[in-house]
This record gives sequence, C-alpha cells and structure tokens, in this order.
Amino acid sequence: EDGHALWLRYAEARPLDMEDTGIGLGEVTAPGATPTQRAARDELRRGLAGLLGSAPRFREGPGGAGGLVLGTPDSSPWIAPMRRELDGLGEEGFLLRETRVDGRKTLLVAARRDIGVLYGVFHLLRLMQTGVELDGLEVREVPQVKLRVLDHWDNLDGYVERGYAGRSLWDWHTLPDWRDPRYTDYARANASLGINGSVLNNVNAEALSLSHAYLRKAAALADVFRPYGIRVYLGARFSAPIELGGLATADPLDPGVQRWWRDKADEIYALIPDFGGFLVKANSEGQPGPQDYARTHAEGANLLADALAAHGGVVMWRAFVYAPDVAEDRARQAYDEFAGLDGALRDNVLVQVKNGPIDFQPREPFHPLFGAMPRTPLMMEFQVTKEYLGFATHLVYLGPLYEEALRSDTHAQGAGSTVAKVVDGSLDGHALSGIAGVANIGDDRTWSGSHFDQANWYAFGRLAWNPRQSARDIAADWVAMTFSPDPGVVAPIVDMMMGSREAAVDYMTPLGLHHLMARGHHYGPGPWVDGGPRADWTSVYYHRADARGIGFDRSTRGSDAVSQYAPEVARTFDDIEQVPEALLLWFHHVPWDHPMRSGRPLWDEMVHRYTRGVRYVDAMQATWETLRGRIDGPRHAHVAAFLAIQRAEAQWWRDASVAYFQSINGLPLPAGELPPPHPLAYYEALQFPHAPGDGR
Ligand code: BDP
Repeated sequence: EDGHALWLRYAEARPLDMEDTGIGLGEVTAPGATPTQRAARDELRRGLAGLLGSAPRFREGPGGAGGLVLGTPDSSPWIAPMRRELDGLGEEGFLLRETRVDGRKTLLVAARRDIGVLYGVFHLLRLMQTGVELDGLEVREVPQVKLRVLDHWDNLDGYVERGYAGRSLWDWHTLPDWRDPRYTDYARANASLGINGSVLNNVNAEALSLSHAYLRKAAALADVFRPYGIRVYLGARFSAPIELGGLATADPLDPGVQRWWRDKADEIYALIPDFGGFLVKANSEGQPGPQDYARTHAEGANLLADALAAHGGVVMWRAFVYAPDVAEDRARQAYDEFAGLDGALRDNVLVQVKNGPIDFQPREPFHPLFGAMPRTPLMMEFQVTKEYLGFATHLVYLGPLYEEALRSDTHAQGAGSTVAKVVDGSLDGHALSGIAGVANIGDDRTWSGSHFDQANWYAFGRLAWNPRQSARDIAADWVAMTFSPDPGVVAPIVDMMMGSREAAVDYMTPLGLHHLMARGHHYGPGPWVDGGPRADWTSVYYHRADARGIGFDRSTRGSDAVSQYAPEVARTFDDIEQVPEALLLWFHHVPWDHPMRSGRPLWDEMVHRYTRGVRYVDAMQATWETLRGRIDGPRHAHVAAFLAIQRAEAQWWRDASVAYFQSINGLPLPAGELPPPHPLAYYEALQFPHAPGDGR
C-alpha cells in the first residue's frame, strides 16, 4: 500500500456478503462498442474482482438478464424502454435501480449517454465499498454544476507552481508519442468523482502552450481523457498574438488580433474537437491583459469568447486581479473591477472567482462578487493544493472550508441565496455554471503529496458534482474507500479530519487574521514581513497590529469593504458585536483588551487559540496511534511521520506568532501559557531557500 490506488483500491469487501442481495453481481450485461463503454466495463471488472474476489462474466447482447445490466437506450435493449425517463437526467446523469427482468433480480445502471453509465458504475462501486445496502436500490444522480474542472498550475518545464506533490504529471517532452498509463489513471480517478475538465497548464501561462507543437501534446492528453468525459482546457496568455504570432499588439479591439485568436481557435479545434476553452489570468501579478491597452476585462474576455463561440468553447476569466499600484484595501479590488461589468460579457464567458476576496487563506469570508453579478455565470475557484494550509505535510481536510464557503448566504435575493446557488446557476437561472479546484496532483506516488491530501481532491470533486453535500459524509466515504470500511476506523478518522481545518486556522491565523505567512514561498509564519515591492505582499499590511490593537478595519469607518456585500450581510460584518468572531480581525481593528464571547480579552483569546490549534494536532497524533495495526504499516507510518512534522510546525506557528505580537503589544501571556522557547529574532532569521512551490 503506497497510496497510488487512491480511493479506487477495491481492496476490501464490504462487511455484507455481496450475494446476500440476491443480485448475481458476477453476471454483467454491458455493451462494449465505444471507448467509454469499455472504460465502464474495465472499471467494473477491476472493482468487482477486488470486492468479490473474482472477475464478473460479461455478456454483450441480449439473451441474458439478471445480474447487472449497464447501458443507454441506444446501446442496450434492456434500457431502451426507459428512454423518456433517462432523458430527464440530462447528458451526464444516471440511474441505479433494482428491478426484475425475466423474473430475476437485476440491477440497472442506466443513463442517457455512455458517460452517465460510467459515472453510475463508479457510484455503484462506491456504494459497495462503503457498505451501502443494495437491496431495493434506487438512485438518481444529476450533476448540479456543469463545468467541474481541475486547474493545474503546471509549467511546461515540469515544475508545479504551489505544487507539493512532486513534478507535473504531464511529461511534455515525451508527449504526444508516449501516453503514460498514469494519464488514464488520472482520468479514472477524476471520472469517479464526476470531474469533467482539466486545465493543463498554469494560469501564469507561457504562450508556448498555444504553439502547434504543444497543442499536439495537449491533443494526446485529450484523447486519453475523452472516454472518461474529461475535456481539456488551456491557460491562455493574453499577449500570445505578440509572442507567437509576431503581431505588434494584443489589443482586443485590433482586427488583426481578433483574427489571430480566431485562427488559433480553428487550429485548436482541428486537433481537439471537444476542446473546452481558455482559462485566463489577466492584469494580475504582472500578467498581460486588456488593461495594457486601456481596455476592460470584458473587452478582453469577449475577444477570446468570440474566437471560441463557433466551436462551443468557453472562457473562464479570473477575477483574481490587482492593480499595479497598491490599493488601500486589496480585498476590495476584484469587486471594484468586475461588478460593473455584469451584463457586458458574452454568453460563453464565466468569471472565475476565488472563494474569498484575498487569496485562499485558511479562513476568509465569502467573496463579495458572489451575488453581485447576477447576469454573469460566476465560477467558484477553490485551492485544493494547500499553499496556505501547511503544504502537503499538514493534515488539513478542506471539506469544511469548501462547505463553509458554499453555504455562505449572500442574501443577494433575500435569505437563502447561498454561494452554492450562485455557483450552480440556480439563483439567477444560468444554464452555464462551473467550479474549479487548483489541483494538488503531481508525480508523487501518493499523487497528492500525502495520503490525506487525496481527501481534498476527493472532496473537491464530490462537492463540484453536488455543492450541497456534507463534508462529513464525503470524508466518511473517502476513509471507507481509502483505509477501511470498518466503523471503528471510519469514525475516529472522520472526526479527526473534520476538526483539522479549524485547528490550522487556530495555529496559523485565528479570529480572522490572514496573510501572515513567510514571503515568497509561503512556508511557515511571517507576521513580521514588511517592506519589499508591494505593501499588499507583506503581513503588516494585513494585520495592522499596533500598541492599541490588531486587525484590518474594513468596516464603514475603514476601507468600507463591508459595503460590497448585500445590506444584511454588510450590517452584520460592520458591527463589531455581530460579526462572527471567526472573522473579527478580518473586518475590524480591535483593542487588545476587547472582551470576547469566552470572557477572555482579545489577546488572551488569540493565545488560547494558537495553543488550542497545537493541542488539536496532539490529539490527531494520539488518535492515529490508536489505529496502529488497523491501517497497513506503510501508510500508517507515513501519516504518523507527517503528523510529527505538523506538530512541530504548528508549535512553530504558535510560538513565532506569539513572540511577534507580544513584541508589539508588550502584554504578558495568560496564566498557564508557555512562553516561546526562542526570542523573536530567532524566528525572523529562519531561512528556507529551497522551500517548494514558489514558481514565480
Ligand atoms: C497565489 C499564488 C500564486 C498564483 C496566484 C494566482 O501565490 O502563485 O499565481 O495565487 O492565483 O495564491 O494567480
């Protein structure tokens, strides 16, 4: 066990004997004419062989019934009578149903299209792995979000920006001729979750990705992914017409530039007929964009959208922007630049918005653009790779972070206007909808840099399919499939996972603090970070600690970022008595002696939380120790070693933060709290020249 099989180990039969159901699961009637049909059969063969101990027998044509019957109305005479019902499940939905065919108990895996059948097979295998009763089964599943996409921040040289799982999975050098079997396994894993798109290259894109030679490489990946329902997208560099095309400008209103993008789109679609479209980071962190020509983001996005429209492609235009000159409050910037563009974007443009207004911090309020652009499909961008959450070594389950963001209420159309409803398009009636996760995948044997980081890929995919699912239920499925369905294993691990994100918030940035990590590589604490090229790349800009208090005043008396939210939300955030304590220092500059709900003054509460975070890691270590012998040795040891790293680093975060803030406020530690073992200067002097992940 080295983790490479992910949650698709198919290693343990569920406690219940399969044959108890009376469905002869060893008999499968399934078409095998198309690549997707064969993928479904292969997965079933693999899964049932693992779970039942022997491979099933496959039949293609009619003549037999009973057992499992897979297909679409077009591919299977057994499913054909269900055409009308299946039409209601759309292009990707599926149905699992126990029924009787010729008097024999039969389980149908039926869908309108082959891809739905494949999704249904993965769903069925999941039910078997997690011990769900198959008797009387009736499941109808339709994805709630249309584009469910992984964004790879992979550079063409193999380096993954903010990647902690080794090098890029894509071996651009041997593509297109060599198609590594891992590409297929990647596609299988994604299809098992319903992920249906993959942006192959970094948002800090090289124009070279759009050259003919690299398009042929991308086309080879698209060929591998296609049977699994995954479309390929590319990060597009806005200035590519200059760099690749030799034009003098990339101005979106220039007819030559427009022609260049149209020709490029034609070239791409000739190689990749189902190409998904472009992801664009423009006028942000030094990337080129339409503002270089005094044009708006809308004019830039529409340029690419027009080029792709004839082929059915989309543009995912990112709202993660900042101005060349430092704004008074960076949290305001995306809203200020984008909210006014609502209605000005083509139908095939989605604006891709990070979950919070700064940058994937351990905790942020939801981004104020959600709910503020009703005429535009807004795509959620989550980070699966843990740039700000301890890289790959910290056990931090992101399900609760995603859930918190999706369940946030924008109040855009009254109470209940959740971010999930904005993202899935239901609030404003958009057929086009999307959700993206910045991938944590690399060539590490575990794929994600650690065993538990696989859970974040998994949770992202499951929530992309249905943003209303519970992070806890998803974790339970993942543990059962990844480690063991034994409730004595599932329950303690799920509990440990569920509190792990809050623990990281506690030991890194409690009470709404944010952006206090070390400069550049972002590894470890750096609340003292000051100076350098931009104030909004420092920590002091965000925490604003002084002798009197701490926190960024974004209230109506401060930067007024609160007013970017709907009035009900703004009122709550604006009021120091009503704002959730978890976001207190995000929105307010608060005196050190401010009384908290616990009865402690703010400073004591901060220290309490730092220490509580460290204690939680102690508890995770203790829990993990009790599982020794119930988890295979290699994976148990790997996790235990990483927990030890996390324990030391949580302590480091706590001590460095306490030492730094104490140097500002001069306050004593609350009774019972241990002083940091080193002076502040020690923490400030630590250097990590080869810390991973900083690609810029
Ligand atoms: C930040 C990362 C940087 C990315 C940027 C982005 O530090 O590497 O390029 O986000 O999302 O979090 O564009």
